[in-house]
Amino acid sequence: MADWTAAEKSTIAGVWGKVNVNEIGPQALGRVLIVYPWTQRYFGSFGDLSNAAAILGNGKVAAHGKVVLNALDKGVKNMDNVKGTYAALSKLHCVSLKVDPDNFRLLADCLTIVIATKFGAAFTPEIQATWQKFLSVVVVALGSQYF
Ligand code: HNI
Repeated sequence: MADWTAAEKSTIAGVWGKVNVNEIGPQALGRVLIVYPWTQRYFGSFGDLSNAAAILGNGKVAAHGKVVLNALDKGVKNMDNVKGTYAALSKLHCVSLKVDPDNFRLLADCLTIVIATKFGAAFTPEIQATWQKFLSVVVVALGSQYF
């Protein structure tokens, strides 16, 4: 699906090694729900999502953000088989959860923004390029069982 150089693998491992899943996960999912409010429709059982403060203070959003980032950890650890790693999760989002796959890209972009904000100047354009290549592969993999 994608060929990775040793340098790219090391860059991804480096970024991921500095990501605190418990902090970044809730922020990334929260940001998706605030910036793209139509995504709230999938989380009808999560309670109060009526404004930004409610979303960022919502325990279910925080918990689910951690679940999503822990799933991303599997991709980081299986960079040579990202598609296979996410095949079952893709099917779940398509068949059971009925999540529009366009939303995966939105989550990836929000995650990059949260990471960039957190890392500051250390998140150089070169690192961003490799990181976004990785997330693009994850997004394609999560959409792969929709057809
Ligand atoms: Ni997603 C459940 C991983 C993006 C809506 N999601 C999961 C689960 C994982 C997961 C893991 C738990 C599965 C299980 O119960 O077996 N989701 C991921 C990953 C991404 C992603 C890795 C992207 C990187 N999910 C999204 C997006 C949306 C989304 C963008 C909607 C906008 N996911 C859901 C919903 C559930 C879910 C809804 C069920 C939540 C619940 O607990 O009811």
